[in-house]
Amino acid sequence: LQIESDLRRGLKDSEFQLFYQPIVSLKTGKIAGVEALVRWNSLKRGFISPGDFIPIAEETGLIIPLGEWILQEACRQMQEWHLQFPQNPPLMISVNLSSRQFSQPNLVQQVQFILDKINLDRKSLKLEITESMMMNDVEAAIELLKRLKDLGLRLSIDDFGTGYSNLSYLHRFPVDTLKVDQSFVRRMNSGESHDRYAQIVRTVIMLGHNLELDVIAEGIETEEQMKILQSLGCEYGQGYFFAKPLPSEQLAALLAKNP
Ligand code: G
Ligand code: G
Ligand code: NA
Ligand code: MN
Repeated sequence: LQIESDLRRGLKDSEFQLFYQPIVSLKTGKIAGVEALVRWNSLKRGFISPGDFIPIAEETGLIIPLGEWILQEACRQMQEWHLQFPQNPPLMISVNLSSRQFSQPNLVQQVQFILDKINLDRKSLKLEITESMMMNDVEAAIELLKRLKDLGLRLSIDDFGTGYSNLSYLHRFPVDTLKVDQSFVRRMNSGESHDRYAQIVRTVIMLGHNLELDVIAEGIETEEQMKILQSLGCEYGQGYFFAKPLPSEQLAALLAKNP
């Protein structure tokens, strides 16, 4: 596959870059953390969306070295921001794991290796996994999550509500955060469905709180959506209403005036 060798070369030639999207406290308006989102600006192909190249990186296995680079770069950047922008609690960095990374036998060693190399406070790293990644073999997934947690980092369930997870397992997943999927948040103010979707989101927030998890609402695009989420007691929000994913310099400019 041509794109496979382009990806491989892109990795070697540093064509990948991390963007960062703020995660904002809905109580204080302060940036509490950021999610790292990878970008590929290929010399040969131009800008390619991760929605297009992540699946190919997964199929070809290149997601393993790419994922390692993403994790290391995200940790390095956050360690630098901790020195530049100290706050209490410290800024969190969230990094997506793909399903292939999750089922890779030496994931724990790989994460440990990076954490040993980069001197980032481990509590400040959060790995995002989706429900569907855990449903193949639930018992094995719970064991793996426990081993990751034992490294001292945190975990969140991404895109919550869109997978096929069995709710009875949720209390056994050693996770810290639920991320309410964008598809629910977006529909909260679309006329007719307003009330129904707000009720769904309210229920997910209550579920998270009953399990003592923090809840992040994704895909907030309007002030109205933000206000509904505030009234529902959601702690954190993420979305274009606050900021798009930004290059590190632009994100640093936001952090410099973080209230
Ligand atoms: O960033 P958007 O930024 O367009 O990302 C599109 C898709 O690519 C999303 O599903 C997102 O989870 C995925 N994605 C973006 N960055 C990363 C990454 O660093 N690692 C993995 N595994 N997926 C990512
Ligand atoms: O799959 P995951 O949830 O990790 O991916 C996040 C994706 O959502 C990224 O592609 C990111 O660019 C995108 N995103 C973040 N905020 C918004 C938003 O407010 N609206 C929309 N439509 N997409 C968003
Ligand atoms: Na994510
Ligand atoms: Mn998500």
